[in-house]
Amino acid sequence: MNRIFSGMQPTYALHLGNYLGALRNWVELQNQFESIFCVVDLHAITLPQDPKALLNNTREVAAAYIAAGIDPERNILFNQSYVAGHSELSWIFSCLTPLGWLNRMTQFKDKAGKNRDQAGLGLYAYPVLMAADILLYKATHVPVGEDQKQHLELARDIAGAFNRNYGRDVFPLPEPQIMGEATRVMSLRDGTKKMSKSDASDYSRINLTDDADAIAQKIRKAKTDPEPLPATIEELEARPEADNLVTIYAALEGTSRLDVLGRFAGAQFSGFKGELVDLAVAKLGPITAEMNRLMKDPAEIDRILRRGGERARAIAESTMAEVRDVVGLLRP
Ligand code: AQP
Repeated sequence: MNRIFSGMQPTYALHLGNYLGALRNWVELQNQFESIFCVVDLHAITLPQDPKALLNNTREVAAAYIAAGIDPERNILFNQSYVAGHSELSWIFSCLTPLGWLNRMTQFKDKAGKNRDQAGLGLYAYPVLMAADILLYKATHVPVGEDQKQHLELARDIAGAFNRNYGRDVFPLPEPQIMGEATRVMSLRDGTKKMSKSDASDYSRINLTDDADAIAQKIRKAKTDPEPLPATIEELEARPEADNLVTIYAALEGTSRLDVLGRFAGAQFSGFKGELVDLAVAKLGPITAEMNRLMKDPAEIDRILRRGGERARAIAESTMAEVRDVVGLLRP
């Protein structure tokens, strides 16, 4: 049986990269797979955080999923900390994961920065928890943006290590699903850096909570070069900021970069940006409006998450019973 698991951290608001790189693909995939979508709140405490903001962001991310088109009845939508199995399985996997595997993770190096000795163990072990998230549900497919590819490979290695160590085929090796034109949306201020929730500049990203004016301002101020739009992909790829805006346009429209260049080659960026603003507002505006409507009733969002949490827990408990038997832990 094919099953999808994927999640987003409730740190700050979701942005266009989260939407185009992952969330929009989930909406499509929910029709093909049994799907579990998680708000990964335990991952959000790996860096300093504000408890009130975390709770609000958890609801906001759930609202974004639903507003983007995830059906919480047909799929399981819940927050990670509701199901204790994530932490339990993570510990069991930690005992089998060589430090050398974790030392290779580039996201830890980026996030820990120069002061690595002061970084928390949770930040270091983040990819092990992510492997547990996926494998607790024996998910076969994981739709993510390109930045998560390395973590997914580690999840496959951990699944293989567990199966080999205990001589039992307990876990599938999950496949990353990196889909669409915009697998890596870049910062609007620097075309060589990923668009990211934690970037200090709000002008680097379009948030799903931004209104039409904010979207327009951010796109108009987006860094570009003085040349008009090129005609070929080769020329485009030599200009990271231009490539990023064309990629965003193509992904929002559901076409390809070549299609976009076919229409805009030779045009100045000022004109192109105006068209991009109209497109972005038309595509994102309804999602933002629906998120705002849902956020007016936080108790209803909590009810949806709890219902999803109960369904997730039932699957997780069956996996954990099997894991306990295989590892030799007395069942509760
Ligand atoms: N820039 C991006 N382009 C395409 N996909 C992206 N994703 C994130 N940024 C981009 C995808 O969104 C999903 C959820 O990501 P996450 O919330 O788990 O955290 P992240 O990847 O660490 O996202 P951020 O925005 O960069 O957060 P911070 O700044 O807190 O680290 C994943 O599928 C991811 O691939």
